[in-house]
Amino acid sequence: MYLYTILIIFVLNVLHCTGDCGCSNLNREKKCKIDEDETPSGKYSRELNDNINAFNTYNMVLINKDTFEMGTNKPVFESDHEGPVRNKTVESFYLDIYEVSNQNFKDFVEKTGYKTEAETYGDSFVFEMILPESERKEYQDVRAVQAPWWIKLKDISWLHPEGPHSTIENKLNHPVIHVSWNDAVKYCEFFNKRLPTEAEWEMACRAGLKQKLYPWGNKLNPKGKQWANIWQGNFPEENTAEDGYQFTSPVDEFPPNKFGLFNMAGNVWEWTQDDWLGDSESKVKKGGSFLCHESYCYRYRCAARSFNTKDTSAGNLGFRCAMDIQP
Ligand SMILES: [Ca+2]
Ligand SMILES: [Ca+2]
Repeated sequence: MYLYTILIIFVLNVLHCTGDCGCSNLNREKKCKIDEDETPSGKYSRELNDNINAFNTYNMVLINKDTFEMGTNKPVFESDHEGPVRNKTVESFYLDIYEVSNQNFKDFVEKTGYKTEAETYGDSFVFEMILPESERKEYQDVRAVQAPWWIKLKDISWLHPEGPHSTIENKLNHPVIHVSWNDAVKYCEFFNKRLPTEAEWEMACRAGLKQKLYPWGNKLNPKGKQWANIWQGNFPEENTAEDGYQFTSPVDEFPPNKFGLFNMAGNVWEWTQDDWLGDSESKVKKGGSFLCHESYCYRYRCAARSFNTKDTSAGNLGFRCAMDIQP
């Protein structure tokens, strides 16, 4: 009878852990609740930020309170809930001009000793083409099932973003990648900032333009120029990199929008505060990335949105911070 009871409890626990795994391709497997103190973010001490200026708006822009039309009535991905258009009022706030760079994150880690979740879990997701050709065949059995161009790889982190042997030495002004939502929150908190809400992010992306597709308007390449780091060519076989970059670009590359913000569309996806469809374990990300092509992931539009679980990290996912107006 005792053994029978133990077996029932075990089965119920397994069902609890695996019964709600409606995750998108790159999310870590859902886990049972973990003791907060055991997570990388739990180990990090917030007291370390005592010496940081409480109101530092360096490399941030003030975005004034406004009401804007959020979302679209012409959704490309119905399941992403891009619509309908609704009026949204956003209070004044500050937003980082750039995506957080490797140099920024390096400074943070040097001050705090912070370990990212990719470092603690020991793996992260990388796009296959970013790996040196000599290393690609080693990893064929650990691909994401529905997106085989992604590989979950050991020893990948923000310090080794493009393969276990890569470094950030020549990419200090590129966006930090392989950072989870939990990591991003800790980074922003250290500087007395926070992640933007989805509404703040989208209002900032649109920069006063009404119902335009991109931060600069409706045409993808006005004046024959490239305006964002996305994918040109046939995805996922060939990236012609007409915009100059196969993978990430410097955070100050490409023209800023009318609010002076760089790379709101493309380069790397950016975490926001918001839950995805009411699930507090999954968070909204915005802006698309260097891997987005109209044929597959047409999500470098201001209204577009997607998500990952908050402990997931990947080679095309970063963030920028926001800050409240201080009293
Ligand atoms: Ca590109
Ligand atoms: Ca971006």
